[in-house]
Amino acid sequence: MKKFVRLQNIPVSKPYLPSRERLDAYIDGIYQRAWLTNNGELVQQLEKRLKEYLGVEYLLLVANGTLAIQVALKALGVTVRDDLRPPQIITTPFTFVATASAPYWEGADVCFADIDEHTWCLSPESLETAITERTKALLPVHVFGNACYVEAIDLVAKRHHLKVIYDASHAFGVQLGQQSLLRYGDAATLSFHATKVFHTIEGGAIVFKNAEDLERARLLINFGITGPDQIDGLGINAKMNEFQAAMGLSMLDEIKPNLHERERVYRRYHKQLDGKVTFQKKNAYSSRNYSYFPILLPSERQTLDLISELLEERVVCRRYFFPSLDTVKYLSSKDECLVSRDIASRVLCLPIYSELTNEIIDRICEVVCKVVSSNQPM
Ligand code: T4K
Repeated sequence: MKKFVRLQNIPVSKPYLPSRERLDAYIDGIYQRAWLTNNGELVQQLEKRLKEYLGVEYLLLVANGTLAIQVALKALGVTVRDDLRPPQIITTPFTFVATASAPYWEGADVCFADIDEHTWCLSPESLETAITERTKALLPVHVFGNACYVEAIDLVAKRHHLKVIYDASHAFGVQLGQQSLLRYGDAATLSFHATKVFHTIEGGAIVFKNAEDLERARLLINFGITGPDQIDGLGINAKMNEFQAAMGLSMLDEIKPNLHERERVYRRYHKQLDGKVTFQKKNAYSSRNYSYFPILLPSERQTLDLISELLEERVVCRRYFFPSLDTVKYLSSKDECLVSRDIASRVLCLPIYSELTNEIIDRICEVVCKVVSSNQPM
């Protein structure tokens, strides 16, 4: 007989906390220098180490992943109005709300193109159909770390003279072929929120293709100030501080064991659920970073049943990403993205974090299998 496992509040994600000794050593330095923010030593160190680790040249640290999108859009000049008409930006409805709210906040008209039913990333065909004469930029998302079909998207962008900003919030460390996925597009943005594979409590970064764009963004994140007595243009405060950078440096010191454990969790789920539920189809040329473990159930009813069955075991799964953003009222979209609506209604992210034990994973899988086999799709 199987041992009964009583689970204790298992969240969908749990921040990785590096060793206190390591973190304290960085914080001691902050105390000694009494330099807390405004491009401090640790922010500079983290920028340098991340460029090496990720294999990119032009990386700028910022306060969070939402501001990363806003600043990238501004730096690339895509939020400028022509003839007082707002610029149009096309994105995916199957993402966290910040992907769409960030350009909306910047005054853009946000339009949605539909996703591919297997990869759950923007479909390049649907993207091209959505382009109008007002479109200025494309904002695809490497959702759950799965690489978009970047070559196809970049071709579409070239044909229509559009900028491409990838929301790569989930794609820390993902390689496409032999190089970083972050090298694609005019810019790629990252979120370093506490729940991410790599985090700085709150934080983010922008990886630019060109040095000039990075320098423009560097001014933008510090009020447009160019010297003690000089202000060159509009800016905002989007700087990362030294305590965030201390966390980031400690995280980077321990990234290998963290990823190793996440891979263990991923593989264990995969082995037990393969054939029982549908998985996101991975881009065959890209690596994984084990950031999320999404599954697709045959019906919304089964998804809701599974949520409540797991809650009885105190396992809190999340419907990332429900609702499909083309249904969110304030974004007042005229676009109907039926594939996204369908996937959003049936998707569920299972807990994934480095401390998750095999015993708990096995129990979660048992519950998933029970719900899937006992319910008929509706
Ligand atoms: N683009 C994309 C594609 C994104 O996914 C995100 C963020 C962004 C842009 C914007 O980046 P940021 O501006 O956030 O840097 C969470 C995160 O807050 C959010 O960063 C993330 N995406 C999104 C997918 O997930 P919520 O509303 O689900 O967070 P919350 O507070 O419910 O936390 C989720 C689970 O994590 C909880 O069940 C408990 C656990 N948790 C959370 C925190 C904060 C902890 O155990 N400890 C903690 O400190 O959005």
